[in-house]
Amino acid sequence: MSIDGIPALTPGTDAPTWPAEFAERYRRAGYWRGETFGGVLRERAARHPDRIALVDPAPERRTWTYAELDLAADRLAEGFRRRGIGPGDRVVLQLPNVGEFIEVVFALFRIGALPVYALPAHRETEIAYFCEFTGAVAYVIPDRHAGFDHRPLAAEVKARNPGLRHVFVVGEPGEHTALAEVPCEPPADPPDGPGPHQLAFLQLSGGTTGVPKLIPRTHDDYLYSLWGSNEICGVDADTRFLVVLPAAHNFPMSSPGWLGVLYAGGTTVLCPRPDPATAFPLIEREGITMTGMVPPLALVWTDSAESTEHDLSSLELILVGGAKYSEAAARRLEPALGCRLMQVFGMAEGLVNYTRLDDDHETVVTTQGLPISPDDEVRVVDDAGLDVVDGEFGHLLTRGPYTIRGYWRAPEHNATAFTEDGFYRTGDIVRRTATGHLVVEGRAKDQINRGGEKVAPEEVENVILAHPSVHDVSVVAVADEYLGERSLAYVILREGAEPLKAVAVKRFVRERGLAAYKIPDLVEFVDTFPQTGIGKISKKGLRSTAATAEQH
Ligand code: OOB
Repeated sequence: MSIDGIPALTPGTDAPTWPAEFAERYRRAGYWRGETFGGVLRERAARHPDRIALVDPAPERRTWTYAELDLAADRLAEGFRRRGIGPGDRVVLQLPNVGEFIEVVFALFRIGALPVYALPAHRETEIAYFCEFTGAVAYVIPDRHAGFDHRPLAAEVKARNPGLRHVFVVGEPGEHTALAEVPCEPPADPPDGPGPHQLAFLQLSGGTTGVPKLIPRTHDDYLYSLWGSNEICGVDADTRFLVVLPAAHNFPMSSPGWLGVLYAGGTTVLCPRPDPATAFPLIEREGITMTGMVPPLALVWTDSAESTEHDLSSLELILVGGAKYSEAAARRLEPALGCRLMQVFGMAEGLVNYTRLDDDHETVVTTQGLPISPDDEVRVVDDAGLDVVDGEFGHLLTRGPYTIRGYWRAPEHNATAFTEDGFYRTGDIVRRTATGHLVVEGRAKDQINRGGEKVAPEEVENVILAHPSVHDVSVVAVADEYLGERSLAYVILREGAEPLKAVAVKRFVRERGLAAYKIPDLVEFVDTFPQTGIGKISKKGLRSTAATAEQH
C-alpha cells in the first residue's frame, strides 16, 4: 500500500510508527505541538513579515524576508500542483546550499509532498535508486555544481524511469524545466496541507547495507527536535546561523540547523563552500553568531583562525559532531575561534545529544552530550542485550519522541534494526557517565565514518564485485589522522585475470556512478581475507590487519 492517500502511515508497510499510547504520551507531554512546517512558516510570516529569514550570498547576495519566503513557497507549491505533484508524492531534491533549496522544501511541505534529501555528491547509482525506490515523480537539480553537470545524469535517470515525470533545474535547464518557470499565482483558498502526524520528508540513513535506507520523519516529531535543540543551543530571533555543511544533511538542517533557526525567527545564511576562505569573510560580513560542522572541518577552521584577518568576534557558538571529535582538537577550538564549543552526537534516525551551555569545560571537551528530551530512552547494553552499569561500554539503543520506529518500506531490515519493543539499535558503542552524558567509544555497525560522511562497505563492495577481474572484495575502515577514518578495499583478483592497478579500481567505482566520498581511499591486492570460524569474511580481522599495516 502506498502513502499516496495520506493519512495512511500504515504500520508494517510503508513504515512502522509510534504505538498509540506513545503518541498520546508525547502529545500530552507537549513535545508534539500539532504544528506543521507549512503552518509554522505561515505563522512566522504573519508575526514578523519583514525580518530576514534567509540570505544566499553568492554569486550576488539575495535575501528573503519571512513574508517573501512564505509567498515564494506558496507560488512554487501552486506551480508544482499544476504539474500534478500532490500529497504524498516523493520528490528527490539534490541542490547545493542555494536559496531555492529552502523554497522548494517549503513548497513541498505546503503540498504535503515529501522531499527525499539527496546529497550534492550523489551520482547516478544513488540517484537512480532513490528515484526508483521511492517512486519519485520529480527530481530537482542545479545545472552545474562543483564542476559537475547534473542535467545529463537526470536525463538518463528519467529515460530509464517512466514514473519520474519532471526534472526541475536551478539555472540553465537544457532539455528539462527551469525551476524559475514553475511559480504561479496561488489561489485564494489553497487546498489543506498535511496534518502534523503525517510524513514531512524522507531523510537518508548513513547506512550499513547494500542500498541506503530511507528515514520517514513526521512534522510533529521533527519539529520537536528543532525547538528542543533551540532551547539547548540558545537559538532565538537574533541568531544568525551559517549553513556550512550540505543543507540536506540532518545535522545542519535540524541541530539546531536552518530549520531550527527559521522556527525561532532568526536568520539563516547559506555558505556555498565550507572552507575558511569562503566562510570567514561571510561570518564578518553577515555577523554570524552560530554554525555547526564536522570534526575535520573544525580542525581546519581552528588552524586558520589563528592567522585570519577576518573579524570572527560575532561568533558565539560552534557545534561539532557527526564523527568523533578528539579531545585534543576540542580543547583548541574555543581559544582559537573565540566562541563556545558544543559537541553534538546525533543521527538522522532521531536521537540527538548535546553538551550543554552550562556544562563545565571538561565535560564539553570529553563527552558527546545528553539527549534533547527527558523522554529519550537510552539503554546501554552488552552483547546479550542486558543493561550495563554506568561507566561501562555497551551498545546504544534508543527510543523516544523523535526517533523513528522503522525505516521506510524496509520490513526485513526493520526486524533487526529495531528491538521488538521499538528501540533503535544505533550500532554505536558508548558509555554513560555519572551525569548521564554519553561518550562515543566506537561502533559495532559495519559503516565507515569518513569525517562525518558515512559509507556502507557493502554498497561499495557490490560495485567493485561487478569488475570482471575481481574475485572478491572487502572494504574496511582504517584510522586517519585528519578524517578519523578512511576506506580501504582489499581486493582478491580472479585467477588468471590481468593484474589491476589501484587507480583502475577507483576509476571503476567512479564510472559506476557512486558518490566520490564512497570511492575507496586505498586499494590493496591480497590472496586471502582473514577467515572466521564459519568461513565468513572477518571484517574485524581485516580491521586489525589494517591497523597494524598502517603503523608500519
Ligand atoms: C549525524 O547523522 P548521521 O545519520 O549522518 O550519522 C549518525 C552516526 C551515529 O550513529 C554515529 O555513528 C556517528 O554518526 N556520529 C558520531 C557523532 N555524531 C554522529 N560519532 C561520534 N561522535 C559524534 N559526535 O552524523 C548527525 C545528525 C544530527 C546531528 C549531528 C550529527
